[in-house]
Amino acid sequence: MKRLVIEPNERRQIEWLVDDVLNEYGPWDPVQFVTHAKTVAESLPIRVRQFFRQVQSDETDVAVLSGLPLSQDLAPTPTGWDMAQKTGVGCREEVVLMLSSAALGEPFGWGDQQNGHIMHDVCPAPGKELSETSGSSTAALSLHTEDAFHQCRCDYVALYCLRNPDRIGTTVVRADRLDLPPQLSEILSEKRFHHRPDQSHIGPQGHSSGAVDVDAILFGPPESRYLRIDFDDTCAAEEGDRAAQEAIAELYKHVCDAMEKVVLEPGDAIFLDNYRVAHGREPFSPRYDGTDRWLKRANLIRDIRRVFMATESRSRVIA
Ligand SMILES: O=C(O)CCC(=O)C(=O)O
Ligand SMILES: [Fe+2]
Repeated sequence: MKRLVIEPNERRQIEWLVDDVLNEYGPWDPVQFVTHAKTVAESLPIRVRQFFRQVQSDETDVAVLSGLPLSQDLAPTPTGWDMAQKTGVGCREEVVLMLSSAALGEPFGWGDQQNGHIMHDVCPAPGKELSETSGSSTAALSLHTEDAFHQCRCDYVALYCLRNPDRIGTTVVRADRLDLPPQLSEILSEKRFHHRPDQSHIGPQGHSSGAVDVDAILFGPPESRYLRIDFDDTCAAEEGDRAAQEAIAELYKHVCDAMEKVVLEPGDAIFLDNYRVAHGREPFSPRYDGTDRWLKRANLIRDIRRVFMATESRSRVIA
């Protein structure tokens, strides 16, 4: 875990950069701006750029920037991502997240998630309290790899905290902290698991985007394994494969033992390596009075060509 605390002069530099973006590129439109984002991000403070270079080359599992600028007159927390989109609230914060994200990776989105937007809102929504989506609240968001079902899932999940009055934790399990018996690791490394789409990708007709994948749960370098798991949606690929199903249950116990909690403060942005950690969120009681927990979220990929190949176009939104 790595953290960089932004100094006051660096915060001012970022604020000026946000002003420039909003003045020079017209009404804020993340999809229009994203192709310029890496160039503009070259003007972020040098410590921020160096931080992200190091995060990338070390494969840092959890990285946090603290003390990013927040608007003095931040709008009340919307009641769900759709309300956020209708009202366009938190656009300065989206610029901050876009620029810092562009220093690490390439933002992209999903056609069937949050209306195809590439900057998402994570806030509680009435009626979604018990769902397995980012609009949930009274139910915990169980541990997951972001978009585990898809080959083109992100390399990093970026979450920028605008409000978190009750100090609700983001739960994190780092693959390096798992102490798995060799026999369990072996089963989890076999392509015996079905990674099904999560609720945030299942549209009104029950359709999902992207192919359902049969794959391993553990893969990658033996000295630092990669992880692909969604405890709500990963199951044994073959119906009668009890060993595979039991391996998921056993992994769950290990994951609970290794679980850590990161409480995001307003002005913190966390960058979770989606191959090296699974993440979730503690349950909480929503208020729906404008003061609720509110994050902006972006999916980042290291090589945008993987998205272009998935979309068979130069679109950053996977249908
Ligand atoms: O709310 C959080 O801290 C995590 C949310 C999350 O997992 C997500 O939005 O993908
Ligand atoms: Fe997530």
